[in-house]
Amino acid sequence: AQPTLAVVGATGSVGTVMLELLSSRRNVWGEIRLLATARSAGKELSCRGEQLTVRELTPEAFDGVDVAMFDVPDDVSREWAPIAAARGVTVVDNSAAFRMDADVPLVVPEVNKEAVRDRPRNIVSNANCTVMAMIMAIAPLHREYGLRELVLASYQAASGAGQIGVDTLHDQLSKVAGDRSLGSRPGNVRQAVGDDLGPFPAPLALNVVPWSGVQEPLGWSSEELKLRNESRKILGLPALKVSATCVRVPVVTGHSIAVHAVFGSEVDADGARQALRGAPGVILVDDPEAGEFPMPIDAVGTDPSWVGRIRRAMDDPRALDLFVTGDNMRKGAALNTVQIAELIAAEMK
Ligand code: 2RA
Repeated sequence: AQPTLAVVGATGSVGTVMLELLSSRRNVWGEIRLLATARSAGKELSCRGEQLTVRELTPEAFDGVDVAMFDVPDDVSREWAPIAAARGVTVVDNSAAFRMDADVPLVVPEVNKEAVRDRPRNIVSNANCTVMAMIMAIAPLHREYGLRELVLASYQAASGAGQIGVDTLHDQLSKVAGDRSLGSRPGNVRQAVGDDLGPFPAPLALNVVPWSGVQEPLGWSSEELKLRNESRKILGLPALKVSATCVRVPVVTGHSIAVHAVFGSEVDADGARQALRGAPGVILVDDPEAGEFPMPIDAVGTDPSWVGRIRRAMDDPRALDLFVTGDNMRKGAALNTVQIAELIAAEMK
């Protein structure tokens, strides 16, 4: 019989994409069970053409489940993933709860697929959505040229902060639309937007906010340290130098990252394009003359990382500058989690 899958957090924005993917990919699952907090229990959601009733998240709800995909806040994963694992469930967790635990693999199938097997706690972690978009392009270049350092600037979409982020952006845009004086004098965007900042620390419409996540020591944000720590773990480069600045931008979905990558050997743009052309989960969009760039408005709803603006650094023949965009809800969260779950299902055959 095909393995039983549980989707924990099915009613969230990433959970919704998970159900879409489960309905459109080759089916490898037997029963699919939707679990959520009591508040959402009883809702009917469509998956694989069936109407499924969301069940309350309880320990018993995991009985008979083989694999569980979790998309819930870190603290909920921290509490419930071990409960599921103790009942024989293999957990694929999209939260940050276990990503940096030495005994939990952090897996991007196209990059370090083999890591999925070594999971003594029966928990596998999915990477951060910003890391995902970037690592899909950097991994093939690392294989080719030996990565030494990354200097990154992210341009992160509002949906990274959930549906509330998207609603806040649209609400703010409707408040600023039509008044062309906004953005031309100090503070007048703040005035127009008012105090509805949603999950963001400052107005997002007609602005950029150089912050994502929570405070970490020495002025860093949690998002910036995730780019450093998760990239090191996924690539198996504990000494990789990474410096990131994470910025929220008024985009609905699609995280972009400007990348300066330094390698151990000389690199050139054509060689890099060659390495990327054959790489899984990557499409090259690199023709500035024709107005072709990787952009969120094109990448949204697609699976690959879109890569372009590839050029050798002017002052270092071992360095490349490039730009990457990826759908932070799909490959950034739901798709990679589904891919890992499918890897585990394949082991159960
Ligand atoms: C964000 N990467 O964009 C974080 C979590 N999805 O807010």
